[in-house]
Amino acid sequence: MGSLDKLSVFISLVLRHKPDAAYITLDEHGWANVEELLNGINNTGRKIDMEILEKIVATDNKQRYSFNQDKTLIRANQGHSIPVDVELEEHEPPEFLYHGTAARFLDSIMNEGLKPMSRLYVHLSKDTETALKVGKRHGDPVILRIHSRDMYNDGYKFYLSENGVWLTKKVDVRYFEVIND
Ligand code: HQG
Repeated sequence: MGSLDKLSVFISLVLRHKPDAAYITLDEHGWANVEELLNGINNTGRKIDMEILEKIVATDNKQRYSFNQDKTLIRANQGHSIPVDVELEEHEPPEFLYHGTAARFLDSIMNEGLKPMSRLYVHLSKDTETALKVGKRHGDPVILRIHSRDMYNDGYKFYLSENGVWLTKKVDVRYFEVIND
């Protein structure tokens, strides 16, 4: 992993899960003060400045982070485990969305449905390719097809993050099936 990638992983940890790791706090909307973040990261022994941070934000392969307009604040677009309100937009989902998971979780998922586990939401993908990549992170991948439009019509809310990840609170067993492609 390159040094920018390593820094990006650390920033993702700080902005989604553990602001303490860089001696900072997030506000209720998940924003960190950029100056505090840079100082905090440097105080961990890592080296970063505004130029490097801007490069990380601009080149992130999943567009994980956003600055505010004057670049004094930064936040992760989704993926948090700490309770922040990143002002997600509610959207009507397509007919189907997909969730990539690992085979070893299936028994539990088939019993309990999809739960957010350590995060605030269940993360859903718009295509099977993306779901496959997400599933592979956990092991032997399995793809679930979610009847998202039916859920929406039944009153479940869906949100679309700034970087195109679909989010919902939970998915009951009756709304998905395992697919093989
Ligand atoms: C599973 C990456 C047992 C769930 C990706 C998943 C994504 C259950 C795991 C984002 C369960 C949680 C999120 C149940 C769900 N019993 N296991 N009832 N319900 N699970 O990492 O969706 O690179 O928190 O299937 O691209 O894998 O970080 O969620 O396997 O968008 O930006 O519990 O992370 O993005 O794992 O990934 P995670 P995820 P980033």
